[in-house]
Amino acid sequence: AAKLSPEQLLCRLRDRVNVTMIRGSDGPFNSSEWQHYLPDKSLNETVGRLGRCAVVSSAGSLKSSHLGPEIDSHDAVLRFNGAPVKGFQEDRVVLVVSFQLVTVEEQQFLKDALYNTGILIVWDPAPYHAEIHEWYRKPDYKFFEAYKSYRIRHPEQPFYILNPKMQWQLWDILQENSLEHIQPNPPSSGMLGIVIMMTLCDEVDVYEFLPSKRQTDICHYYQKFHDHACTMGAYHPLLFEKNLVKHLNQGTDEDIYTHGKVTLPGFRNVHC
Ligand code: NCC
Repeated sequence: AAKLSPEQLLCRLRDRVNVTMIRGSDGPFNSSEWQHYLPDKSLNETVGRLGRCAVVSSAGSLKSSHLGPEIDSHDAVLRFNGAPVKGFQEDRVVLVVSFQLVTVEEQQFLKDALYNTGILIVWDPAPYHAEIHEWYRKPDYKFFEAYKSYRIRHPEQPFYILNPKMQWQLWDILQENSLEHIQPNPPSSGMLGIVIMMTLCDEVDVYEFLPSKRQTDICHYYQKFHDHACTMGAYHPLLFEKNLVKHLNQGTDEDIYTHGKVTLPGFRNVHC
């Protein structure tokens, strides 16, 4: 595979990765039952036009980084799974992208106040390029019931289901731009979140996805668990995701080293 320039790669991502959430008009979700559970507004309508956004990876290297005030200066912040983001003002948009959580830690998910603020987006691994109907019959995690329970408890909180086509369109681009063969496992929540934010924001700063000088085998900044695979990947194609993001970085290498910071343009600022 010939390596594309960053500009060409941005155009591919913009034009081929369809970032959509499941809507009540998508069969088999177009039943009166599902219309009742799915949010009425699209994600775009819910967040409005966002300027500068921050994506905060859950990596242990975020600990003692003192990045709080800088992250805080953004219009919206994206976090993942069980990662806490403390002290954000009410007017800031917080999005949460989650994988597994809804089922594996279902009881916790339904009760934990950590999930009660912000906009939630859940995704499911789904078979490679499966049709929505096929996925609907056999999701990887049986999360639909938990989703409905949550919606009943928190009807005002926007909560979206990612259209699973997106993750495989993204995976195809990761594969096309890698010399090695990648296991057909879906991209990490981190990579999905980065691309989701590129569709919503003018500019996206990503923190500690590419590890800084604080790189550590501590998996998460909010837990004491050690595993090198959290940073480099085992199931998810993390290494390939990180190579791609490094290639697209519009910031400096110095910013990566000191802040683990990468700057990416929003797709509306990409001209092909
Ligand atoms: O660990 P996780 O991810 O919740 O982290 C969110 C995203 O941050 C980036 N990350 C994380 C740790 C690290 N040291 N370096 C990083 O770059 C990654 O981009 C990651 O996606 C996931 O992708 O959803 C994942 O979820 C966990 C777990 O399911 C949830 O935390 C819920 O408990 C997975 N861990 C396990 O299954 C044990 C993880 O593999 C992927």
